[in-house]
Amino acid sequence: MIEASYHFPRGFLWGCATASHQVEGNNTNNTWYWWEQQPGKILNGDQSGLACDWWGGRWREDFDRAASGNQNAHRMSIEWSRIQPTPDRWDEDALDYYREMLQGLYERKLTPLITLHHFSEPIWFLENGGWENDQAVDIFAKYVRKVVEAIKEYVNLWVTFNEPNLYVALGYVQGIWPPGKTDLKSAFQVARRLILAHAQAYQIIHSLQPEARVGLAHHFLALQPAVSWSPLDRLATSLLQTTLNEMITNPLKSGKMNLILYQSRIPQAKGTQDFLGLNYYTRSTVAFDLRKADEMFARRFFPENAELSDAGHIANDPLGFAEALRWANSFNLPIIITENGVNDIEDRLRPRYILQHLHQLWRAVNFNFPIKGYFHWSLVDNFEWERGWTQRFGLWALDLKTQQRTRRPSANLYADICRENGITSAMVEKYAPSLFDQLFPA
Ligand code: IFM
Repeated sequence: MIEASYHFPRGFLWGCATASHQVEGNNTNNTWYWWEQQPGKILNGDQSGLACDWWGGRWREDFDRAASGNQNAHRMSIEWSRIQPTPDRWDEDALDYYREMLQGLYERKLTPLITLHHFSEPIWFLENGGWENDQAVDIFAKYVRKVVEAIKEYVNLWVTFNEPNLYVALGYVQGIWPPGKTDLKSAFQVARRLILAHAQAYQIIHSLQPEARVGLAHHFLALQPAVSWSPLDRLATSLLQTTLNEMITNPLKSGKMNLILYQSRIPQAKGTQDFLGLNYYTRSTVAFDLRKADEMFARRFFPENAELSDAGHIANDPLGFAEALRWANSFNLPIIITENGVNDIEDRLRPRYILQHLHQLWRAVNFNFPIKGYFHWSLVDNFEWERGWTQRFGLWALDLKTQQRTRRPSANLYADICRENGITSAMVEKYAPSLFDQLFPA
């Protein structure tokens, strides 16, 4: 059998990604807590509760897991509602606690990548109108300044917003996330304010820390028309591409929002990314459907033979990742994979998913795409938003009742990958032998 390997560049960042509301526990002052209290909003009536109990101190053992799994980086987020529990109060103890966590990362040689906004906000912010309020951008800017001043000695890499496109689509168009609106006009205005807030945050961070690297984490949903020659399927695909994938990202290149239904000049946004953060999970097939007006007339589905995650939300589609990487490369910026992973309670698919996606990543590196790191979603099972605890993305399984963590085989695979800084034929033979001929053809 062939013995070979695919190696990544020296200094490549290998880590996992997490988000405050999903792991900390006891977050009772934010919009997601408010949402969880309302019947019917979360599958099975699940609540985040203690989550992974990081606020109770279990970040220590989980950071140990990351470090002993040979990771050299970690992406986590700061919970705005803890830092600014009321509009006129900063919680210095909460900032101290984040500093302790960052010191914990430092001691374990894990380079931090810090997200400032990962879906959750203080309840008071929403009561003030949230992102529908014109003052939201300045309110957010004050929070950014406070956090950056407090933790910049530990942090060089910043993500301002996680997946603002999904935040807008699910919270303001489909209404299945807080604040639960279904108002297209308001959605575009909110998107515009998020872009402005990002641009202002970018300037604030650089003014406080000139050497900082600042970006956004973009969720890229790869898309292909159901029938490649059908003008209607192609139209629906392209409408979805320009709204979902490019509504936020294009203005950061051009300084303009230029959509069919909404145009606006945002010159201050142009050039406000030092790197492109890419979150990729799957690719959808798109057919034109008049009944799907709120989704740009796009009915999305997976091909019949697709290899699906639990409950079928993600198809294992590494070629979609290759497409996402080509898209990311068109920005001419360094690229960081800020999320990639699959929900898979039994770990039957995850080892293959990881290996096939990293193989595509390696190919892109070899086309000289400037890819600097990869953050797997996620380290330990955590609270999966409107799907509650039904989706398990962790390399480690979490028993919510006992807080016990159990290593999935993928945790060992990922530890081997991080140690080797690459994929070897021995790993494929051990963790996903069915892929051997595909990844290492004779
Ligand atoms: O858990 C989420 C994360 O918060 C944002 N990106 C997708 C992940 C998996 O659904």
